[in-house]
Amino acid sequence: MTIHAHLGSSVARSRLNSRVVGPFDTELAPIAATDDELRGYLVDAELPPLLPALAYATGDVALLRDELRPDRALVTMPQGGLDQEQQDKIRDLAFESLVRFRDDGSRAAPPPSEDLLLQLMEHTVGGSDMSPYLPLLEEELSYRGEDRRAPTWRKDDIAPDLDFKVAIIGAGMSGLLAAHRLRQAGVPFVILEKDADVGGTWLENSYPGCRVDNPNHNYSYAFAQRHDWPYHFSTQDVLLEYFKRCAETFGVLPHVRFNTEVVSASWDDNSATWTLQVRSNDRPETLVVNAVISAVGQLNQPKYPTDIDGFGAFEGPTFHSARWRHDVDLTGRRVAVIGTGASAIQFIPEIADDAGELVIFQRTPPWLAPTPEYHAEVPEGQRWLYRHLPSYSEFNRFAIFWKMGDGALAGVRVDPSYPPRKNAVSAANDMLRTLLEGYLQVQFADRPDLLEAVVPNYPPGAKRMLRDNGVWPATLRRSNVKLITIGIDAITPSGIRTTDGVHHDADVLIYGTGFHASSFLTPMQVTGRAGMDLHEHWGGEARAYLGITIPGFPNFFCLYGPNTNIVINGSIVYFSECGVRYILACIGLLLGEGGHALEVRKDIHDEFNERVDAENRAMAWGWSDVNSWYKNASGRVSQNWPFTLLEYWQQTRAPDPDSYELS
Ligand code: N01
Repeated sequence: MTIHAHLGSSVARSRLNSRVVGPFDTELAPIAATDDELRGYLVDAELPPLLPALAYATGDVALLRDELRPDRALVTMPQGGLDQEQQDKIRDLAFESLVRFRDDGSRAAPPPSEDLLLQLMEHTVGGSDMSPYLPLLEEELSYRGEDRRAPTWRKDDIAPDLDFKVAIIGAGMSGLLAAHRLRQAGVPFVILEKDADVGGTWLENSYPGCRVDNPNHNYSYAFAQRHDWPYHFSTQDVLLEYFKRCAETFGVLPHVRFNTEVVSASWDDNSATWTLQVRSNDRPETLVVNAVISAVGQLNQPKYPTDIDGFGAFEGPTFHSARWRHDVDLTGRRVAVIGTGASAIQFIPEIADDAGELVIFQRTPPWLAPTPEYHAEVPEGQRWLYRHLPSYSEFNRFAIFWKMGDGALAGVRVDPSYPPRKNAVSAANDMLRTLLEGYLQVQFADRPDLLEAVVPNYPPGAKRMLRDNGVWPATLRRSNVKLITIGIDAITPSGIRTTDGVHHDADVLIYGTGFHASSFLTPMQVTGRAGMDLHEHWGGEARAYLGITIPGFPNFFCLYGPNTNIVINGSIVYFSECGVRYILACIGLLLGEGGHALEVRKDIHDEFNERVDAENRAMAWGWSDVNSWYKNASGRVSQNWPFTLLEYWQQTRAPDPDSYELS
């Protein structure tokens, strides 16, 4: 059956070519491939989104066969858990459909009805009852080539005579996005960036092997998609280029003041302004603005293990993963590394070849998520599909969004009726643990000594799960690598002594010890109403409403603020897009009402935080007592968003004016 057959082909044609909305060329090309070439491309296809994309492109809903639907319970597995027979059938059907599509001139059908779109989405992830996701996904996927999160107002229209300027702190992924939106709304702004370039975390983390652990189709702005990502999980240099290109295309670079660090920000009630003390190229300066957007990130203050006895005593070169010393040649040297978190397990395999000896000090082993394609290039067939099959890229993005976000949440939620145990919080979580443990057993089948050291004794999801394609196990098995699980007693001038009295000599010491993630907005000093110091007010318990606004701190907005981090690998870019839209809407509300100061009500903020705390306690990362950067010193989960991604989107679409005091 062909849907939309009544609509003319000129509409369809314009849809095929209407997709150039971002800095990257995502224009679709007509299919000229031969039958053999098509079959070859389909070998590389990610299959769950394939038939829905074809049904979308051609209007042929008969492609959505029930027996070829992924099983919802298996959707996080490779190829959505589809078995070989299903995969072969999908490729055959897709081939026939692609041939027809090609022979028909690559003319895409008009956009489907909402009902059909829902059906396509549910088929992609084997889901049902997903109608609440429909508006989010229509927007997130920019189905009709639009940027649906752009502000719908301009300052010239709503407050032409008001002087209003915003300072954005940080030119990383979030700050650049905020600048782009303010520019679209015609609101004057300046970006204050402590570094000499844009990119934030992707500028500062240049350690060998640094790459994103969320697929790039998801880890990228919805409105600045690329069809030609070189890798599924891009390396740091690729991401830095991506954000630089975005900054150039957005036209925000002339508004960035580099080498300019904000030292303090103070609110003045009388003038309804923030006064910023900055250090610009080492010179102090004062700036006055009407609103501040903090886009400083959570993971940029390196945490050195100062609690270890003898910290600072080591006499050889020593540095943190986020401050990599590229001038230190590791060739043939004895290298000691403290930490086995996300950063360490990326750089250790890269330096193991060069180092003479490599001693790794592991306090807590990470769970490894088997990811065979982790270092692989995006295969040619998949790139071809992005380029030629309308909406394939978007359906694939949606599949990733689901399986690494809301679709995986149930597996890390505590089941109160489940008998308490140390390494699982529910039957589903236990099943996941068994799968992950099975992977380790295979990888270390002939090394029981290592197996014992690498199997975690906490539930999957209590700490960040790290990706592996076999490289980490292979590194640990090398003859020049030693994994030490005995606690560190002291750092000495010539190495590290463990609590069993053994001294491990080293020439170079590298800290893969993470960041001061709970110390939000440090080392800045922020002073709100009535001289209230933000860090004193928080007392180590950083909280904000939706991670964005704080009572007593009018016109001050945070991106990647408290409780906006995600554990099971949703994309933080998504959070920033939601947050920036909310902030722009707050500024629009303020300007539109002719107001000067907008402040969230304390009762709204407090009630929200109570819900967040309760829900975080019901998740593996809040329930488990394993140490992680998700918790602050008092044990409260100050980092993570415990609800669905959908809920963050719903709650940040626009501010409820009743939740705010406008003066
Ligand atoms: O830091 P971490 P990270 N003595 O805090 C150990 C993001 N990221 O830089 O687990 C001994 O995770 C500590 O031990 P333990 C990502 O969100 C993303 O690796 O606390 N050991 C742990 O092993 C990630 O989660 C990418 O017991 C000490 C390690 O050091 C976040 O950044 C890539 C110690 C610290 O691990 C942080 O990752 C890299 C001590 N005193 C990072 N102190 C992407 O791919 C700490 N440790 C996007």
